[in-house]
Amino acid sequence: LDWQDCSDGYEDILYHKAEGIARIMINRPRVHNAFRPLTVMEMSKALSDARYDSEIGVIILTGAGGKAFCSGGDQKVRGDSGYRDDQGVHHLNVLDLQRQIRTCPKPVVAMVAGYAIGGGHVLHMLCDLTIAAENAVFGQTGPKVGSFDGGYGASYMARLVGQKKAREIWFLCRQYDAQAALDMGLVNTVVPLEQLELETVQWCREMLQNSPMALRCLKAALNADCDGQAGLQELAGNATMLFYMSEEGQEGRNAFVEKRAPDFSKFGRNP
Ligand code: 1HA
Repeated sequence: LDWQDCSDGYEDILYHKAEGIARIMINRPRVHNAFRPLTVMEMSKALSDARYDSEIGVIILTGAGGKAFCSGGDQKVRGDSGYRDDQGVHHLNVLDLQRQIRTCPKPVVAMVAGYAIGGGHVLHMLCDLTIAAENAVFGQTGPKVGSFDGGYGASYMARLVGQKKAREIWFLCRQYDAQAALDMGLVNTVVPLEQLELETVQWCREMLQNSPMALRCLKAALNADCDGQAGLQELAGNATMLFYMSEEGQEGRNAFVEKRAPDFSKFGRNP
């Protein structure tokens, strides 16, 4: 793919675009792509850019170097109430990024080579699809390193793999290879490392052929099943958008602007 480099101004990530696909790559391979607050802020900024770029239809999240997708929060900058930024402020800002991935109306695909561990594992789970390389390794470490993610990290994991397996993953902190992850429904497919990007791009191209509105509404619907009132808000927002796009919705606006009574008489009542 002929990636256009959009990484200017970013320090911890690489950001590229091509053919309607945006690729956000954590670029801290020396620490297995552990994130610090800045990393998360930059990922958030790039994700927002990709969301608002009308040329972009699908977003890939990945890690640089082929040895890790992401190893979670950078334990070397972990302070006593979160992860320290340059000003010394402590953050758990990856939780905001999780929600941003979740509510992004475009499909987000995790492209995982090597370790997806801890908070990095939760990030791949939150993505709509995960394409794993054969060298991928999955797992949580919280109970070993004095952390836990009881939000999506616990409840959404249980939706993916079931309650027994989710408890095993969190309570024992084992590592699982790509095949094991495939068997328990944590990932969509496993391919040789050399084919990882090509395969991921192929999945993205297939989604780009399909109706953006249908994908958007399906993502919101699948979210709504798990996300309570926030999920309903997202799903209903799409219903409102579609209504705004209709003549019936526009008649209400036009009548207000033209200072006349609305005439909805020509709009039938579907059975
Ligand atoms: O749980 C949360 C949160 C919960 C709620 C709200 C917000 C949250 C935010 C974050 C998190 C978390 O992510 S907690 C979990 C944090 N992550 C970990 O516990 C994983 C730590 N890393 C490892 O267990 C291992 O490195 C590994 C299994 C991924 C790979 O092992 P390996 O192949 O033996 O490599 P290793 O030598 O350990 O790592 C290579 C280098 O990368 C080392 O650098 P060195 O010390 O030699 O200079 C290593 O320290 C560094 N590194 C790896 N992972 C991290 C890291 N440095 C800082 N933070 C890391 N997470």
